[in-house]
Amino acid sequence: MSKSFTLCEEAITIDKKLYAILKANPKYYGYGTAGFRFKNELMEPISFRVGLFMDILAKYFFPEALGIVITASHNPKGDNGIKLVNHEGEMLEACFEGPLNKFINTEDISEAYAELVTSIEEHFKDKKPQDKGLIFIAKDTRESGPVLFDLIKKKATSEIVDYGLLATPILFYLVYHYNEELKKDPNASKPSTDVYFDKISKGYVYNMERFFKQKKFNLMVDCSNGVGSLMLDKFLENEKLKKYFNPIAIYNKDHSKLNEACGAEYVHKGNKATEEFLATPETDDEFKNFCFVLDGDADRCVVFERIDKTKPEIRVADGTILTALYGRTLCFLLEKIYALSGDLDSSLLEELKKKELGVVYGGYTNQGFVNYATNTLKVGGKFSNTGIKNAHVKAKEFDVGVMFEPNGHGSIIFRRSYMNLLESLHSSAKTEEAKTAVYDLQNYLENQNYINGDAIGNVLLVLSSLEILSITQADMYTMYENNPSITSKVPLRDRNLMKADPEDERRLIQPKSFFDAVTEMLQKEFPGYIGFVRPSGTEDIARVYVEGKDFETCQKLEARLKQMITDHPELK
Ligand code: NG1
Ligand code: ZN
Repeated sequence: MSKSFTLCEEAITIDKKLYAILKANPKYYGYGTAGFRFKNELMEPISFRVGLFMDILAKYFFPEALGIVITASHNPKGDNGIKLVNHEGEMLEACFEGPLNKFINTEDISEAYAELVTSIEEHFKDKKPQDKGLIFIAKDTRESGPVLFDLIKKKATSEIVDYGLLATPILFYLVYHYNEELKKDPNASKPSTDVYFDKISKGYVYNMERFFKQKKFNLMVDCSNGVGSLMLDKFLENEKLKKYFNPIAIYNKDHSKLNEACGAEYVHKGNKATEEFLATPETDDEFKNFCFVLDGDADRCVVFERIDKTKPEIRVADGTILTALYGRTLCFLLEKIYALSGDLDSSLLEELKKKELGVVYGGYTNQGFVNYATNTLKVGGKFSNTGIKNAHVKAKEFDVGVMFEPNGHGSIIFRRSYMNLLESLHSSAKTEEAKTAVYDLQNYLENQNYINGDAIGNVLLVLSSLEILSITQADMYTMYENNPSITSKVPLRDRNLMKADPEDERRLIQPKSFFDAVTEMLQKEFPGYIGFVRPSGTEDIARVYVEGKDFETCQKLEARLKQMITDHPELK
Protein backbone atom coordinates (compact mmCIF):
# COMPACT_ATOMS: atom_id res chain seq x y z
CA MET A 1 0.00 0.00 0.00
CA SER A 2 1.02 3.60 -0.57
CA LYS A 3 2.93 5.31 2.20
CA SER A 4 0.62 8.29 2.02
CA PHE A 5 -2.21 6.54 3.80
CA THR A 6 -2.11 4.13 6.68
CA LEU A 7 -4.74 2.79 8.94
CA CYS A 8 -3.93 2.90 12.65
CA GLU A 9 -4.62 0.03 15.03
CA GLU A 10 -7.22 2.07 16.85
CA ALA A 11 -9.21 2.58 13.65
CA ILE A 12 -9.14 -1.16 13.02
CA THR A 13 -10.42 -1.84 16.53
CA ILE A 14 -13.21 0.74 16.29
CA ASP A 15 -14.23 -0.56 12.90
CA LYS A 16 -14.36 -4.16 14.03
CA LYS A 17 -16.87 -3.34 16.71
CA LEU A 18 -18.97 -1.19 14.42
CA TYR A 19 -18.87 -3.58 11.49
CA ALA A 20 -20.56 -6.24 13.58
CA ILE A 21 -23.77 -4.25 13.08
CA LEU A 22 -23.56 -4.71 9.29
CA LYS A 23 -22.58 -8.36 9.68
CA ALA A 24 -25.72 -8.96 11.69
CA ASN A 25 -27.75 -7.47 8.82
CA PRO A 26 -26.08 -8.95 5.75
CA LYS A 27 -26.93 -7.21 2.52
CA TYR A 28 -25.33 -4.93 -0.01
CA TYR A 29 -24.88 -1.39 1.36
CA GLY A 30 -24.72 0.73 -1.75
CA TYR A 31 -24.38 4.47 -2.36
CA GLY A 32 -27.69 4.95 -4.14
CA THR A 33 -29.71 7.64 -5.89
CA ALA A 34 -29.41 9.93 -2.88
CA GLY A 35 -26.27 8.61 -1.19
CA PHE A 36 -26.31 6.11 1.67
CA ARG A 37 -29.66 5.82 3.41
CA PHE A 38 -30.38 3.16 6.01
CA LYS A 39 -31.62 2.66 9.57
CA ASN A 40 -29.73 4.80 12.10
CA GLU A 41 -27.76 1.93 13.59
CA LEU A 42 -26.66 0.66 10.18
CA MET A 43 -25.44 4.14 9.32
CA GLU A 44 -22.96 4.03 12.21
CA PRO A 45 -20.39 1.65 10.66
CA ILE A 46 -21.00 3.26 7.27
CA SER A 47 -20.34 6.73 8.70
CA PHE A 48 -17.04 5.66 10.22
CA ARG A 49 -15.82 4.27 6.91
CA VAL A 50 -17.18 7.21 4.93
CA GLY A 51 -15.05 9.45 7.16
CA LEU A 52 -11.96 7.44 6.17
CA PHE A 53 -12.93 7.49 2.50
CA MET A 54 -13.54 11.24 2.39
CA ASP A 55 -10.34 11.86 4.30
CA ILE A 56 -8.34 10.25 1.49
CA LEU A 57 -10.28 12.05 -1.22
CA ALA A 58 -10.08 15.45 0.50
CA LYS A 59 -6.29 15.21 0.52
CA TYR A 60 -6.27 14.96 -3.26
CA PHE A 61 -8.45 18.04 -3.58
CA PHE A 62 -6.90 20.27 -0.90
CA PRO A 63 -6.88 23.27 -0.69
CA GLU A 64 -10.36 22.84 -2.17
CA ALA A 65 -13.06 21.64 0.22
CA LEU A 66 -15.30 18.60 -0.13
CA GLY A 67 -18.57 18.19 1.73
CA ILE A 68 -20.70 15.73 3.66
CA VAL A 69 -24.36 16.09 4.59
CA ILE A 70 -25.87 13.79 7.20
CA THR A 71 -29.50 13.44 6.25
CA ALA A 72 -32.14 10.98 5.18
CA SER A 73 -34.34 13.70 3.74
CA HIS A 74 -38.05 12.74 3.68
CA ASN A 75 -37.49 9.29 5.25
CA PRO A 76 -38.69 8.41 8.76
CA LYS A 77 -36.68 9.70 11.67
CA GLY A 78 -35.40 6.18 12.42
CA ASP A 79 -33.41 6.38 9.18
CA ASN A 80 -30.41 8.49 8.47
CA GLY A 81 -28.09 8.90 5.53
CA ILE A 82 -25.04 10.52 4.00
CA LYS A 83 -24.63 12.57 0.87
CA LEU A 84 -21.15 13.31 -0.39
CA VAL A 85 -20.32 16.59 -2.07
CA ASN A 86 -17.59 16.93 -4.68
CA HIS A 87 -15.32 19.94 -5.12
CA GLU A 88 -17.81 21.60 -7.48
CA GLY A 89 -20.63 21.46 -4.96
CA GLU A 90 -22.29 18.56 -6.72
CA MET A 91 -22.90 14.95 -5.74
CA LEU A 92 -19.79 12.77 -5.59
CA GLU A 93 -18.64 11.77 -9.08
CA ALA A 94 -20.08 8.40 -10.10
CA CYS A 95 -16.54 7.05 -10.75
CA PHE A 96 -15.87 7.01 -7.00
CA GLU A 97 -19.03 5.13 -6.12
CA GLY A 98 -17.62 1.73 -7.12
CA PRO A 99 -14.48 1.96 -4.94
CA LEU A 100 -16.52 3.44 -2.09
CA ASN A 101 -19.13 0.67 -2.24
CA LYS A 102 -16.41 -1.95 -2.30
CA PHE A 103 -14.81 -0.33 0.73
CA ILE A 104 -18.06 -0.30 2.67
CA ASN A 105 -19.02 -3.85 1.73
CA THR A 106 -15.71 -5.60 2.47
CA GLU A 107 -15.53 -6.76 6.05
CA ASP A 108 -11.75 -6.80 6.53
CA ILE A 109 -10.96 -3.11 6.80
CA SER A 110 -7.21 -3.47 6.29
CA GLU A 111 -7.74 -5.24 2.99
CA ALA A 112 -10.58 -2.90 2.01
CA TYR A 113 -8.61 0.22 2.87
CA ALA A 114 -5.56 -0.91 0.90
CA GLU A 115 -7.72 -1.60 -2.12
CA LEU A 116 -9.48 1.74 -1.79
CA VAL A 117 -6.22 3.66 -1.59
CA THR A 118 -4.91 1.85 -4.66
CA SER A 119 -7.98 2.61 -6.72
CA ILE A 120 -7.98 6.28 -5.70
CA GLU A 121 -4.25 6.53 -6.46
CA GLU A 122 -4.87 5.00 -9.87
CA HIS A 123 -7.65 7.47 -10.49
CA PHE A 124 -5.42 10.46 -9.77
CA LYS A 125 -2.43 8.98 -11.62
CA ASP A 126 0.45 11.42 -11.08
CA LYS A 127 -1.35 13.75 -8.73
CA LYS A 128 -0.03 13.42 -5.19
CA PRO A 129 -2.17 13.78 -2.08
CA GLN A 130 -1.54 16.66 0.34
CA ASP A 131 -0.94 16.15 4.03
CA LYS A 132 -4.14 18.01 4.76
CA GLY A 133 -7.71 17.86 3.58
CA LEU A 134 -10.72 20.09 4.15
CA ILE A 135 -14.27 18.85 4.61
CA PHE A 136 -17.41 20.91 5.26
CA ILE A 137 -20.07 18.98 7.16
CA ALA A 138 -23.72 19.75 7.92
CA LYS A 139 -26.62 17.71 9.18
CA ASP A 140 -30.39 17.79 9.40
CA THR A 141 -32.34 17.72 12.67
CA ARG A 142 -32.34 13.95 13.21
CA GLU A 143 -31.40 12.82 16.71
CA SER A 144 -28.87 10.37 15.31
CA GLY A 145 -27.06 13.16 13.41
CA PRO A 146 -24.49 14.06 16.10
CA VAL A 147 -23.54 10.37 16.62
CA LEU A 148 -22.89 9.91 12.91
CA PHE A 149 -21.03 13.21 12.78
CA ASP A 150 -18.68 12.04 15.54
CA LEU A 151 -18.07 8.75 13.78
CA ILE A 152 -17.29 10.45 10.47
CA LYS A 153 -14.62 12.65 12.01
CA LYS A 154 -13.36 10.08 14.50
CA LYS A 155 -10.30 9.02 12.51
CA ALA A 156 -10.33 11.63 9.78
CA THR A 157 -7.29 13.87 9.94
CA SER A 158 -8.63 16.49 7.54
CA GLU A 159 -9.82 19.83 8.86
CA ILE A 160 -13.53 19.58 9.48
CA VAL A 161 -15.73 22.67 9.31
CA ASP A 162 -18.93 21.96 11.18
CA TYR A 163 -21.84 23.96 9.76
CA GLY A 164 -24.27 22.39 12.22
CA LEU A 165 -27.92 22.17 11.23
CA LEU A 166 -28.37 23.19 7.64
CA ALA A 167 -30.58 22.50 4.67
CA THR A 168 -28.74 20.02 2.43
CA PRO A 169 -28.44 22.32 -0.61
CA ILE A 170 -26.91 25.12 1.43
CA LEU A 171 -23.92 22.95 2.35
CA PHE A 172 -23.55 22.03 -1.32
CA TYR A 173 -23.55 25.71 -2.19
CA LEU A 174 -20.98 26.60 0.47
CA VAL A 175 -18.55 24.00 -0.88
CA TYR A 176 -18.99 25.39 -4.39
CA HIS A 177 -18.70 28.97 -3.22
CA TYR A 178 -15.55 28.45 -1.16
CA ASN A 179 -13.77 26.60 -3.96
CA GLU A 180 -14.70 29.36 -6.41
CA GLU A 181 -13.41 32.01 -4.00
CA LEU A 182 -10.14 30.10 -3.70
CA LYS A 183 -9.59 30.57 -7.43
CA LYS A 184 -9.62 34.33 -6.87
CA ASP A 185 -7.88 34.41 -3.51
CA PRO A 186 -5.81 31.49 -2.17
CA ASN A 187 -6.35 32.90 1.34
CA ALA A 188 -10.12 33.05 1.07
CA SER A 189 -11.79 32.57 4.45
CA LYS A 190 -14.33 29.84 5.10
CA PRO A 191 -17.76 31.16 4.18
CA SER A 192 -20.43 31.85 6.73
CA THR A 193 -23.94 30.70 5.86
CA ASP A 194 -24.91 34.38 5.46
CA VAL A 195 -23.31 34.26 2.02
CA TYR A 196 -26.14 32.02 0.95
CA PHE A 197 -29.03 33.74 2.71
CA ASP A 198 -27.93 37.14 1.42
CA LYS A 199 -27.62 35.95 -2.16
CA ILE A 200 -31.05 34.34 -2.35
CA SER A 201 -32.71 37.23 -0.51
CA LYS A 202 -31.09 39.74 -2.83
CA GLY A 203 -32.53 37.97 -5.88
CA TYR A 204 -36.01 37.88 -4.43
CA VAL A 205 -36.02 41.48 -3.24
CA TYR A 206 -34.83 42.67 -6.66
CA ASN A 207 -37.60 40.75 -8.41
CA MET A 208 -40.21 42.12 -6.07
CA GLU A 209 -39.00 45.69 -6.34
CA ARG A 210 -39.17 45.35 -10.12
CA PHE A 211 -42.30 43.30 -10.68
CA PHE A 212 -44.50 43.16 -7.57
CA LYS A 213 -48.06 44.34 -8.08
CA GLN A 214 -50.28 43.43 -5.15
CA LYS A 215 -50.68 40.88 -2.41
CA LYS A 216 -52.81 38.04 -3.67
CA PHE A 217 -52.64 35.15 -1.24
CA ASN A 218 -51.97 33.94 2.28
CA LEU A 219 -48.60 32.29 2.30
CA MET A 220 -48.17 29.09 4.28
CA VAL A 221 -45.04 26.98 4.58
CA ASP A 222 -45.06 23.40 5.87
CA CYS A 223 -41.53 22.63 7.11
CA SER A 224 -42.07 18.88 7.49
CA ASN A 225 -40.90 19.26 11.10
CA GLY A 226 -37.38 19.44 9.75
CA VAL A 227 -34.45 21.77 9.31
CA GLY A 228 -36.40 24.02 6.90
CA SER A 229 -38.04 25.92 9.75
CA LEU A 230 -34.64 27.03 11.03
CA MET A 231 -33.64 28.13 7.54
CA LEU A 232 -36.89 30.00 7.08
CA ASP A 233 -36.47 31.80 10.40
CA LYS A 234 -33.05 32.86 9.23
CA PHE A 235 -34.39 34.18 5.91
CA LEU A 236 -37.16 36.06 7.67
CA GLU A 237 -34.70 37.99 9.80
CA ASN A 238 -34.54 40.12 6.66
CA GLU A 239 -37.51 42.49 7.02
CA LYS A 240 -37.48 43.33 3.31
CA LEU A 241 -38.60 39.82 2.46
CA LYS A 242 -41.83 40.06 4.41
CA LYS A 243 -43.12 43.18 2.69
CA TYR A 244 -44.61 41.24 -0.16
CA PHE A 245 -46.85 38.69 1.45
CA ASN A 246 -49.48 38.61 4.13
CA PRO A 247 -48.15 37.39 7.47
CA ILE A 248 -46.58 34.10 6.68
CA ALA A 249 -47.89 31.02 8.49
CA ILE A 250 -45.09 28.56 9.17
CA TYR A 251 -46.20 25.19 10.41
CA ASN A 252 -44.77 21.73 11.18
CA LYS A 253 -41.76 23.04 13.04
CA ASP A 254 -41.56 20.31 15.72
CA HIS A 255 -38.34 18.39 15.05
CA SER A 256 -39.44 15.45 17.18
CA LYS A 257 -42.12 14.68 14.57
CA LEU A 258 -39.89 14.85 11.51
CA ASN A 259 -41.75 13.99 8.29
CA GLU A 260 -44.76 12.60 10.19
CA ALA A 261 -47.91 13.04 8.08
CA CYS A 262 -46.58 16.23 6.58
CA GLY A 263 -44.01 17.57 4.18
CA ALA A 264 -43.40 17.41 0.45
CA GLU A 265 -43.34 13.62 0.16
CA TYR A 266 -46.65 13.24 2.03
CA VAL A 267 -48.44 15.87 -0.03
CA HIS A 268 -46.91 14.96 -3.38
CA LYS A 269 -47.22 11.18 -3.22
CA GLY A 270 -50.59 11.24 -1.44
CA ASN A 271 -52.01 14.23 -3.33
CA LYS A 272 -53.51 15.32 -0.04
CA ALA A 273 -53.31 18.32 2.27
CA THR A 274 -51.91 18.13 5.76
CA GLU A 275 -54.17 18.44 8.83
CA GLU A 276 -52.72 21.83 9.65
CA PHE A 277 -53.51 23.18 6.23
CA LEU A 278 -57.06 21.89 6.34
CA ALA A 279 -57.49 23.36 9.80
CA THR A 280 -56.59 26.81 8.50
CA PRO A 281 -59.79 28.31 7.15
CA GLU A 282 -59.66 30.19 3.90
CA THR A 283 -60.32 33.87 4.55
CA ASP A 284 -63.44 35.54 3.19
CA ASP A 285 -61.63 37.96 0.97
CA GLU A 286 -60.33 37.04 -2.44
CA PHE A 287 -57.10 35.64 -1.02
CA LYS A 288 -56.52 31.93 -1.14
CA ASN A 289 -54.16 29.96 1.05
CA PHE A 290 -51.09 29.22 -1.00
CA CYS A 291 -49.02 26.50 0.53
CA PHE A 292 -45.39 25.55 -0.02
CA VAL A 293 -44.34 22.20 1.42
CA LEU A 294 -40.71 21.41 2.15
CA ASP A 295 -39.17 18.04 2.89
CA GLY A 296 -37.14 17.07 5.96
CA ASP A 297 -33.81 18.46 4.78
CA ALA A 298 -35.30 21.35 2.80
CA ASP A 299 -34.02 20.49 -0.64
CA ARG A 300 -37.46 19.80 -2.09
CA CYS A 301 -40.53 21.91 -2.31
CA VAL A 302 -43.90 21.41 -3.91
CA VAL A 303 -46.79 23.84 -3.89
CA PHE A 304 -50.48 23.28 -3.43
CA GLU A 305 -53.78 25.03 -3.04
CA ARG A 306 -57.39 24.03 -2.55
CA ILE A 307 -59.21 23.45 -5.83
CA ASP A 308 -62.33 24.93 -4.28
CA LYS A 309 -62.06 27.24 -1.26
CA THR A 310 -64.73 25.30 0.61
CA LYS A 311 -63.45 21.78 -0.03
CA PRO A 312 -60.43 19.80 1.19
CA GLU A 313 -59.28 18.57 -2.24
CA ILE A 314 -56.05 20.10 -3.42
CA ARG A 315 -54.00 20.33 -6.55
CA VAL A 316 -50.24 20.06 -6.38
CA ALA A 317 -47.65 21.92 -8.41
CA ASP A 318 -44.84 19.37 -8.52
CA GLY A 319 -41.29 19.69 -9.80
CA THR A 320 -42.47 19.30 -13.37
CA ILE A 321 -44.79 22.29 -13.04
CA LEU A 322 -41.93 24.24 -11.46
CA THR A 323 -39.76 23.36 -14.48
CA ALA A 324 -42.50 24.67 -16.76
CA LEU A 325 -42.83 27.83 -14.66
CA TYR A 326 -39.11 28.57 -14.67
CA GLY A 327 -38.77 27.64 -18.34
CA ARG A 328 -41.61 30.00 -19.18
CA THR A 329 -40.10 32.80 -17.09
CA LEU A 330 -36.73 32.40 -18.78
CA CYS A 331 -38.37 32.54 -22.23
CA PHE A 332 -40.29 35.64 -21.15
CA LEU A 333 -37.18 37.43 -19.89
CA LEU A 334 -35.29 36.51 -23.07
CA GLU A 335 -38.12 37.81 -25.26
CA LYS A 336 -37.94 41.13 -23.41
CA ILE A 337 -34.25 41.33 -24.24
CA TYR A 338 -34.81 40.41 -27.90
CA ALA A 339 -37.50 43.10 -28.16
CA LEU A 340 -34.86 45.72 -27.35
CA SER A 341 -32.44 44.57 -30.03
CA GLY A 342 -31.86 48.14 -31.28
CA ASP A 343 -30.36 49.07 -27.90
CA LEU A 344 -28.05 46.10 -27.67
CA ASP A 345 -24.82 45.03 -29.30
CA SER A 346 -25.99 43.04 -32.30
CA SER A 347 -23.21 40.46 -32.41
CA LEU A 348 -23.56 39.71 -28.69
CA LEU A 349 -27.30 39.41 -29.14
CA GLU A 350 -26.82 36.97 -32.02
CA GLU A 351 -24.54 34.94 -29.78
CA LEU A 352 -27.20 34.91 -27.07
CA LYS A 353 -29.82 33.67 -29.52
CA LYS A 354 -27.61 30.72 -30.40
CA LYS A 355 -27.35 29.56 -26.80
CA GLU A 356 -29.38 26.54 -25.88
CA LEU A 357 -32.06 26.73 -23.22
CA GLY A 358 -33.52 23.39 -22.25
CA VAL A 359 -35.39 21.31 -19.72
CA VAL A 360 -34.58 17.93 -18.24
CA TYR A 361 -37.30 15.35 -17.81
CA GLY A 362 -37.33 11.84 -16.39
CA GLY A 363 -39.23 8.61 -16.80
CA TYR A 364 -41.90 9.82 -14.37
CA THR A 365 -42.41 13.13 -16.18
CA ASN A 366 -45.78 13.43 -17.84
CA GLN A 367 -45.82 13.66 -21.63
CA GLY A 368 -48.15 16.65 -21.21
CA PHE A 369 -45.14 18.59 -19.97
CA VAL A 370 -42.81 17.26 -22.65
CA ASN A 371 -45.27 18.48 -25.31
CA TYR A 372 -45.56 21.88 -23.60
CA ALA A 373 -41.78 22.34 -23.49
CA THR A 374 -41.33 21.27 -27.10
CA ASN A 375 -44.31 22.89 -28.76
CA THR A 376 -45.21 25.91 -26.63
CA LEU A 377 -41.96 27.00 -25.01
CA LYS A 378 -39.99 25.59 -27.94
CA VAL A 379 -37.00 24.73 -25.77
CA GLY A 380 -34.73 21.71 -25.88
CA GLY A 381 -35.39 18.61 -23.80
CA LYS A 382 -33.17 15.83 -22.49
CA PHE A 383 -34.06 12.59 -20.74
CA SER A 384 -32.41 11.75 -17.45
CA ASN A 385 -32.49 8.74 -15.16
CA THR A 386 -34.00 9.22 -11.69
CA GLY A 387 -31.99 11.18 -9.18
CA ILE A 388 -30.94 14.77 -9.12
CA LYS A 389 -27.33 13.73 -9.65
CA ASN A 390 -28.30 12.32 -13.06
CA ALA A 391 -30.53 15.28 -13.94
CA HIS A 392 -27.67 17.58 -13.10
CA VAL A 393 -25.37 15.96 -15.63
CA LYS A 394 -28.01 16.41 -18.34
CA ALA A 395 -28.87 19.99 -17.38
CA LYS A 396 -25.21 20.89 -17.76
CA GLU A 397 -25.38 19.91 -21.43
CA PHE A 398 -27.48 23.04 -22.02
CA ASP A 399 -26.27 26.62 -21.70
CA VAL A 400 -29.21 27.11 -19.37
CA GLY A 401 -30.96 23.98 -18.14
CA VAL A 402 -33.98 23.69 -15.88
CA MET A 403 -34.07 20.43 -13.97
CA PHE A 404 -36.45 19.14 -11.33
CA GLU A 405 -37.46 15.78 -10.10
CA PRO A 406 -41.25 15.51 -9.97
CA ASN A 407 -40.94 15.41 -6.18
CA GLY A 408 -39.80 19.04 -6.14
CA HIS A 409 -36.00 18.88 -6.02
CA GLY A 410 -34.30 21.00 -8.62
CA SER A 411 -33.14 24.35 -9.90
CA ILE A 412 -31.83 26.21 -12.92
CA ILE A 413 -28.26 25.44 -13.96
CA PHE A 414 -26.26 27.62 -16.34
CA ARG A 415 -22.80 27.86 -17.80
CA ARG A 416 -20.51 30.59 -16.57
CA SER A 417 -19.89 31.54 -20.22
CA TYR A 418 -23.60 32.32 -20.48
CA MET A 419 -23.43 34.66 -17.51
CA ASN A 420 -20.29 36.30 -18.93
CA LEU A 421 -22.13 36.89 -22.19
CA LEU A 422 -25.02 38.51 -20.31
CA GLU A 423 -22.53 40.66 -18.45
CA SER A 424 -21.01 41.90 -21.75
CA LEU A 425 -24.48 42.51 -23.16
CA HIS A 426 -25.37 44.45 -20.03
CA SER A 427 -22.30 46.65 -20.00
CA SER A 428 -22.55 47.43 -23.70
CA ALA A 429 -26.30 48.16 -23.67
CA LYS A 430 -27.08 51.62 -24.99
CA THR A 431 -30.14 52.44 -22.88
CA GLU A 432 -31.16 52.01 -19.26
CA GLU A 433 -34.19 50.02 -20.38
CA ALA A 434 -32.03 47.49 -22.21
CA LYS A 435 -29.57 47.31 -19.30
CA THR A 436 -32.45 46.55 -16.96
CA ALA A 437 -33.90 43.90 -19.25
CA VAL A 438 -30.56 42.09 -19.32
CA TYR A 439 -30.06 42.50 -15.59
CA ASP A 440 -33.52 41.02 -14.94
CA LEU A 441 -32.29 37.78 -16.48
CA GLN A 442 -28.90 37.95 -14.79
CA ASN A 443 -30.54 38.36 -11.41
CA TYR A 444 -33.07 35.60 -12.06
CA LEU A 445 -30.29 33.12 -12.85
CA GLU A 446 -27.52 34.25 -10.54
CA ASN A 447 -29.41 34.77 -7.30
CA GLN A 448 -30.95 31.35 -6.90
CA ASN A 449 -29.34 28.10 -5.85
CA TYR A 450 -28.02 26.99 -9.24
CA ILE A 451 -25.81 24.41 -7.55
CA ASN A 452 -28.31 22.11 -5.94
CA GLY A 453 -31.92 23.28 -5.77
CA ASP A 454 -32.98 24.53 -2.37
CA ALA A 455 -36.55 24.38 -1.12
CA ILE A 456 -36.75 27.85 0.38
CA GLY A 457 -34.83 29.33 -2.53
CA ASN A 458 -37.49 27.76 -4.72
CA VAL A 459 -40.33 29.18 -2.61
CA LEU A 460 -38.91 32.62 -3.31
CA LEU A 461 -38.22 31.88 -6.97
CA VAL A 462 -41.75 30.62 -7.55
CA LEU A 463 -43.12 33.82 -6.00
CA SER A 464 -40.74 35.85 -8.16
CA SER A 465 -41.68 33.96 -11.32
CA LEU A 466 -45.39 34.54 -10.78
CA GLU A 467 -44.79 38.27 -10.42
CA ILE A 468 -42.46 38.44 -13.42
CA LEU A 469 -45.05 36.67 -15.58
CA SER A 470 -47.98 38.54 -14.00
CA ILE A 471 -49.84 35.31 -13.41
CA THR A 472 -51.57 33.91 -10.35
CA GLN A 473 -50.91 30.68 -8.53
CA ALA A 474 -54.00 29.21 -10.18
CA ASP A 475 -52.44 29.83 -13.60
CA MET A 476 -49.52 27.60 -12.68
CA TYR A 477 -51.70 24.52 -12.76
CA THR A 478 -53.10 25.16 -16.21
CA MET A 479 -49.94 25.82 -18.20
CA TYR A 480 -50.31 22.35 -19.74
CA GLU A 481 -52.51 19.33 -19.35
CA ASN A 482 -51.25 16.06 -17.90
CA ASN A 483 -52.16 12.65 -19.25
CA PRO A 484 -53.60 10.30 -16.66
CA SER A 485 -50.74 8.43 -14.96
CA ILE A 486 -50.03 6.17 -11.99
CA THR A 487 -46.82 5.63 -10.03
CA SER A 488 -46.83 2.68 -7.66
CA LYS A 489 -44.54 0.09 -6.16
CA VAL A 490 -44.12 -3.61 -5.50
CA PRO A 491 -41.91 -4.82 -2.61
CA LEU A 492 -38.78 -6.77 -3.61
CA ARG A 493 -36.74 -9.02 -1.38
CA ASP A 494 -33.69 -7.17 -2.64
CA ARG A 495 -33.69 -4.25 -5.07
CA ASN A 496 -30.56 -5.73 -6.70
CA LEU A 497 -32.69 -8.53 -8.21
CA MET A 498 -33.52 -6.01 -10.90
CA LYS A 499 -31.01 -4.01 -12.89
CA ALA A 500 -31.86 -1.03 -15.05
CA ASP A 501 -29.91 -0.01 -18.13
CA PRO A 502 -27.60 2.77 -16.89
CA GLU A 503 -28.18 4.67 -20.15
CA ASP A 504 -31.96 4.63 -19.81
CA GLU A 505 -33.56 3.17 -16.71
CA ARG A 506 -36.85 2.58 -18.52
CA ARG A 507 -35.14 -0.49 -19.97
CA LEU A 508 -34.22 -3.38 -17.70
CA ILE A 509 -31.15 -5.45 -18.33
CA GLN A 510 -32.06 -7.91 -15.60
CA PRO A 511 -34.17 -10.03 -15.57
CA LYS A 512 -34.00 -9.84 -19.35
CA SER A 513 -36.89 -12.24 -19.81
CA PHE A 514 -39.08 -10.01 -17.63
CA PHE A 515 -38.26 -6.93 -19.67
CA ASP A 516 -38.88 -8.73 -22.96
CA ALA A 517 -42.24 -9.96 -21.69
CA VAL A 518 -43.23 -6.42 -20.62
CA THR A 519 -42.22 -4.98 -23.99
CA GLU A 520 -44.25 -7.55 -25.85
CA MET A 521 -47.26 -7.15 -23.58
CA LEU A 522 -47.23 -3.35 -24.02
CA GLN A 523 -47.06 -3.57 -27.81
CA LYS A 524 -49.82 -6.13 -28.05
CA GLU A 525 -52.23 -5.08 -25.35
CA PHE A 526 -51.61 -1.40 -24.58
CA PRO A 527 -50.41 0.33 -27.76
CA GLY A 528 -49.73 4.03 -27.24
CA TYR A 529 -49.36 3.64 -23.45
CA ILE A 530 -46.18 4.17 -21.48
CA GLY A 531 -45.37 1.51 -18.91
CA PHE A 532 -42.09 0.71 -17.26
CA VAL A 533 -40.65 -0.94 -14.19
CA ARG A 534 -37.35 -0.13 -12.53
CA PRO A 535 -35.70 -0.98 -9.22
CA SER A 536 -35.73 1.87 -6.75
CA GLY A 537 -32.31 3.23 -5.90
CA THR A 538 -33.39 3.99 -2.35
CA GLU A 539 -35.67 1.16 -1.19
CA ASP A 540 -36.13 -2.56 -1.79
CA ILE A 541 -39.01 -2.06 -4.18
CA ALA A 542 -39.75 -2.07 -7.88
CA ARG A 543 -41.36 1.15 -9.08
CA VAL A 544 -44.11 0.91 -11.66
CA TYR A 545 -45.07 3.83 -13.90
CA VAL A 546 -47.89 3.96 -16.41
CA GLU A 547 -49.25 6.80 -18.48
CA GLY A 548 -51.74 7.11 -21.31
CA LYS A 549 -54.93 8.65 -22.58
CA ASP A 550 -57.41 6.92 -20.35
CA PHE A 551 -57.18 6.46 -16.57
CA GLU A 552 -59.01 3.13 -16.44
CA THR A 553 -56.69 1.64 -19.02
CA CYS A 554 -53.77 2.96 -16.97
CA GLN A 555 -55.17 1.11 -13.96
CA LYS A 556 -55.39 -2.11 -15.95
CA LEU A 557 -51.85 -1.73 -17.20
CA GLU A 558 -50.58 -0.98 -13.70
CA ALA A 559 -52.28 -4.10 -12.30
CA ARG A 560 -50.82 -6.15 -15.13
CA LEU A 561 -47.28 -4.95 -14.52
CA LYS A 562 -47.56 -5.55 -10.78
CA GLN A 563 -48.78 -9.09 -11.41
CA MET A 564 -45.90 -9.75 -13.82
CA ILE A 565 -43.41 -8.66 -11.14
CA THR A 566 -45.00 -10.85 -8.49
CA ASP A 567 -45.15 -13.87 -10.80
CA HIS A 568 -41.65 -13.69 -12.24
CA PRO A 569 -39.46 -16.50 -10.86
CA GLU A 570 -36.26 -14.43 -10.87
CA LEU A 571 -37.89 -11.74 -8.74
CA LYS A 572 -38.96 -13.95 -5.88
P1 NG1 B 1 -35.89 5.92 -6.29
O1 NG1 B 1 -36.24 5.26 -5.01
O2 NG1 B 1 -34.57 5.55 -6.89
O3 NG1 B 1 -37.03 5.83 -7.27
C1 NG1 B 1 -36.63 8.17 -5.13
C2 NG1 B 1 -37.43 9.15 -5.95
C3 NG1 B 1 -36.48 10.11 -6.60
C4 NG1 B 1 -35.56 10.75 -5.58
C5 NG1 B 1 -34.88 9.68 -4.74
C6 NG1 B 1 -34.03 10.27 -3.65
C7 NG1 B 1 -39.49 8.62 -7.16
C8 NG1 B 1 -40.12 7.92 -8.29
N1 NG1 B 1 -38.17 8.45 -7.00
O4 NG1 B 1 -35.75 7.47 -5.97
O5 NG1 B 1 -37.23 11.07 -7.30
O6 NG1 B 1 -36.27 11.62 -4.76
O7 NG1 B 1 -35.86 8.84 -4.16
O8 NG1 B 1 -34.74 10.68 -2.56
O9 NG1 B 1 -40.16 9.35 -6.44
ZN1 ZN C 1 -34.57 16.04 0.69
